[in-house]
Amino acid sequence: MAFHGVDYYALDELLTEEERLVRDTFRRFVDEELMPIVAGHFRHGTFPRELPGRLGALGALGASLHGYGCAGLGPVAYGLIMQELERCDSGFRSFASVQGSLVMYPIHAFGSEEQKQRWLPEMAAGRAIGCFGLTEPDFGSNPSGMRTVAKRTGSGYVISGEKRWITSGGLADVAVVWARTDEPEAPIRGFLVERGTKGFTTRDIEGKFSLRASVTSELIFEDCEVPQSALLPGSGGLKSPLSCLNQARYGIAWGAIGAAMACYDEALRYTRDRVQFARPIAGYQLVQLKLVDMLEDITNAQLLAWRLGRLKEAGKARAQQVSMAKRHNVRIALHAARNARDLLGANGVTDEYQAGRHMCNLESVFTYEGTDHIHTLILGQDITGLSAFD
Ligand code: TGC
Ligand code: FAD
Repeated sequence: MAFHGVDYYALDELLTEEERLVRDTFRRFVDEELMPIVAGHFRHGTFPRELPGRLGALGALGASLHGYGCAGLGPVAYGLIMQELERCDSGFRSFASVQGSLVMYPIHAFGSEEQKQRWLPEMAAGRAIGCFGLTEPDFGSNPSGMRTVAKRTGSGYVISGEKRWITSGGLADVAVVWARTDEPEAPIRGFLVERGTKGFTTRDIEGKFSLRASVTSELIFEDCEVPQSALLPGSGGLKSPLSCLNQARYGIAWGAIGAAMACYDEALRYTRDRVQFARPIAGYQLVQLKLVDMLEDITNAQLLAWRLGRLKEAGKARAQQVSMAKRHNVRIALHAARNARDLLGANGVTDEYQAGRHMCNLESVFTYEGTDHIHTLILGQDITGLSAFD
């Protein structure tokens, strides 16, 4: 059934014509091409291999970057793409987030001209796939403790260590890998490690309850020799990977609205139709309370994301503001998914409906790109001036 949007406060009026056009293009694409296949991929734990090429053809990959075959869209248009993709599935948005914000962005920001020419046009078209390796088995929220090292040799570096929970790891042609070097000024540097490099292997993580239509992997580096040209020359310090996270967290703030809208839309339709005690359940006060909470939360999330987008456009968005939008919007989306699942009764636990899938997916979204706690502490530090991390 076609999705007509959730816009209680006429927020469409705040969008430019181009932004609405981009949103409507992706809305149609999602309804026609992704909705029919998503439940099957989630059920079987498979990733649609045609997705990168289709997203590339539509200009969704690295959409806010300029040059090198990228679409050069503004932040709000980019956000609306993430919203529509995640309206279908967080795993599909994750693929696009990682490719654009966590792989193409660092190549664009920190790469040499040769690295940009080699990778960005291929990645924008979806012909090459990338992944971003920051998290390690023992260092998730605290990446500053990473153990992966890159030791200098005469001609390059030898990388040793392990990355875990890496989106698209098993699919990727190239991994952006963050490793500790012995350079005193800014020891953490980024490297581009290509699939097939000796000493580099990947292993997919099985048995996920969440993001089942996305590939999540381990990256293993055993004395993996890379040339000097693998180094992202402009990277230096933890600040570099954290600045990539700002881009991806921004996209998640929009994406989560999509998941929440899908759950609200489904719950509204279902409760109007479902009759218990001789009346549609949408007529009961407790049910209306849940529907109204969802709509109000979505409206707040839309305003937050829109304003953050306009600040970003003006070059004024702070990382802490991105944290608030990621934290708030994922929270409300998870809440909406749990409530929608409830309102669907037993049907809510099957993949015939979306709410249960979104609910499971959003548990990962709550955890990745900075857990809810971590964003709380980032904001706590910002308003008190006191760090709770130290
Ligand atoms: P701290 O001392 O605060 O900072 C180190 C340096 O980094 C700078 N910085 C940032 N720069 C840009 N953007 C940000 N968001 C930044 N946050 C910090 C900071 O100014 C400092 O710069 P300088 O010049 O003084 O060196 O670092 P810390 O070690 O105390 O850590 C702070 C903390 C906990 C907030 C940070 O480590 C953190 O954000 N942890 C969460 C880790 C995380 O989010 N991992 C995500 C991995 S990727 C992923 O999940 C992909 S999911 C797939 C998908 O997106 O779909
Ligand atoms: P931990 O850091 O061990 O946290 C466990 C719990 O402790 C959380 O509740 C956390 O909030 C809490 N906690 C930790 N420290 C504090 C503190 N100081 N104060 C209060 N509470 C605290 N990583 C990548 O690098 N690239 C990827 O592409 C990627 N994709 C992912 C895909 C999926 C499906 C998932 C689930 C994860 C992915 N990640 C990726 C990893 C993700 O970023 C980490 O899972 C996340 O940063 C949290 O780390 P952790 O899982 O080790 O949890």
